[in-house]
Amino acid sequence: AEIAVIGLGYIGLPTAIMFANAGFRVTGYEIRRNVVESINSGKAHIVEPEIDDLLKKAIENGTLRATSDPNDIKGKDVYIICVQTPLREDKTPNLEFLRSAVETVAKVMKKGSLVIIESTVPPLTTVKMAELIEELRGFRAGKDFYMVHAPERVMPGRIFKELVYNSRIFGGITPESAELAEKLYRSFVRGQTFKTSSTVSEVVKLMENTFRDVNIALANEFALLAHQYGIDVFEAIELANTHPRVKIHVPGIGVGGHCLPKDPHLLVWPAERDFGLIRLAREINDSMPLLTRELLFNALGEVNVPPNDAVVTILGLAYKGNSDDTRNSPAFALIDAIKDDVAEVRTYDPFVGGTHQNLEEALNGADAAVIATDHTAFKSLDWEGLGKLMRTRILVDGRHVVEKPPRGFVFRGVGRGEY
Ligand code: SAJ
Repeated sequence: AEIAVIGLGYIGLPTAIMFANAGFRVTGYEIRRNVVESINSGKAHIVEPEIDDLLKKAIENGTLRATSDPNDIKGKDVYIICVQTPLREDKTPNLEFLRSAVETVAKVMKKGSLVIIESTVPPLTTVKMAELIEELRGFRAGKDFYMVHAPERVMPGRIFKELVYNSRIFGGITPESAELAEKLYRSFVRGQTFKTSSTVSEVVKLMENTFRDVNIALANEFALLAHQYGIDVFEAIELANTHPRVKIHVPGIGVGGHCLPKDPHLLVWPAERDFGLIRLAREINDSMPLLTRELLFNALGEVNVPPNDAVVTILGLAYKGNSDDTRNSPAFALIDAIKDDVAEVRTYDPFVGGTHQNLEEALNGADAAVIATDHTAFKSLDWEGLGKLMRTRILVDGRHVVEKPPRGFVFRGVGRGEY
């Protein structure tokens, strides 16, 4: 079968590479021309373990080619749509990218094509997109073409392992559609595969990330309680988790990335009634940078540094440890919340360009350091040494990176008891 992958981002490019290296002829369609050029020259535009070698292999074998010309994806057997489905300002889903991808596919597909949506979408979207193709092309869904929602489930940083070993769900608009998609992905998937309807599959994907978001919110609420009672929430969680049926998540400065802050909104968006728990969990997680701000300002108050004199260094801009990805990072929410009240905000992140790349420089003369990302490298910092460079020694840990408060520091941490 000949495959076209629409959208060559964090999910589309790795998926295209997997199919190409499994022996299929794959054409990647992407409107950003610089991305197309870079891929065709064998260079990935995203950072991910193994990606450069695997891409080079696919390009050299001639099984993968990227293009910005819709004529190059005419008459393919399979179309896999991997475009983003972000939120608008008002937290409603923006399905423009998806709609435009489906319109492109509708124009170039043939009778018998299999159209697969990997993008995370609000419930009922796949059925609606099938109807859109029927309208635009006059084909009958399930008879003249097949359509499936096959959600990606990979974790950035582990994409090429998880693409192979994670189990996958294939939600067809008809059983035959799901059957075809399952067979196709079996060419490289070694995890279990399951078939269902497209609406179940859409809900499953959104439930997974909502489960994680709501559980993190509960952990964050426990952290807030720990501040009320003056205890360390991490000690309490560790002990609670010794119960065989309890597994509390990790509290922290907030929830970032492209999925968890968005997917709970997609899950409830098409529904008619209001869903309080899911919405409240989002609000709790979004409020965590403000708690971090409070901890910082209280620490400044304790040593009589007026905020408007303070130089604050944020350690980590990425939304999670050992990643260069800054999408929806709570570090930005914290920066926004303090920048008008302090003298200077500096940022240091060894993975992220545009920040200080020298820790000593970033901390020189600073009054406070705030850890916003759990990069492994932050766990072994010599705070007593670094403290000598600082004007005032305040350390605020938003990610439970520092086990014991370093000597000579005013220390605060999310969930660490003290306000
Ligand atoms: N976080 C916490 N506490 C925790 C776990 C995470 O504060 O206990 C924070 C992280 O620091 C980060 C955010 O949540 O800021 C999200 O990180 P993550 O590691 O939970 O997830 P993502 O966004 O990198 O990937 C998730 C994964 N979903 C689940 O684990 C259910 C991944 O498998 C999905 O494929 C991905 O979303 C996606 O694309 O939907």
